[in-house]
Amino acid sequence: MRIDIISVVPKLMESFFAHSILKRGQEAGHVEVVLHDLRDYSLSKQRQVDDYAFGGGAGMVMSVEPIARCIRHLQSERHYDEIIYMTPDGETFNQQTANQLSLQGNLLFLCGHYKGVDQRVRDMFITKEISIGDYVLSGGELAAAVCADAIIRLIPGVLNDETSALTDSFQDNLLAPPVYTRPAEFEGVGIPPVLLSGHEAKINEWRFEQSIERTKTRRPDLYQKSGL
Ligand code: 6GU
Repeated sequence: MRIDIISVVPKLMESFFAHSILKRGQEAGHVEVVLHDLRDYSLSKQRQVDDYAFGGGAGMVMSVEPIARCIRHLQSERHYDEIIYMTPDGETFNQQTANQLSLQGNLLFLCGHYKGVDQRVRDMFITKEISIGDYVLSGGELAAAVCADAIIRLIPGVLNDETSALTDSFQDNLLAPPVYTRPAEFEGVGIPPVLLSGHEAKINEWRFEQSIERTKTRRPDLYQKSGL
């Protein structure tokens, strides 16, 4: 998979994609993430990419020309399965969306800033609009990084067996069970004895029960969806 991200502050995301699982996923050739500075596609000497809103009002609007030039330049090099605009008025991102997008070939993310992009960008180029929740960020960069992270770790081969995505919270609308590691006793506090039993079926049963209990109490909405 290839993920391109267009932003006015690409540096914000640079170190994020250069670390941990995202770094390994790229080094192993499973995914390539490329950041693009929208200002490189500005036609003005001052590299301007925004302008006043028609009709007045506070806040700048991201102009259609630099974005169109940038997207068309990228499209001339490869096909994109989705062109995604990160915006608080998009559809809320969840694990299901992450699963779907992880099966795609190439994704292009456009990060909104200021008062957002000229509506013609959305009408002419965007195939999907995503929000990461009901709060407003100062830009779409963190949101794009969140989505890319959730997507990349689902690409086959990116995670090894130990970090398998199959047992994640949300994968089946259930929260993950409690986990423990050594020591088996810390300051007099032990761990559930079943985890030391070596009895795999019993352990799986315990984990499943714990998942159900956690989901019931913490996320009754998810529990409903799980159909259990
Ligand atoms: Cl995608 N962008 C911004 N600016 N704020 C957000 C968001 C996106 N999702 C939630 N809040």
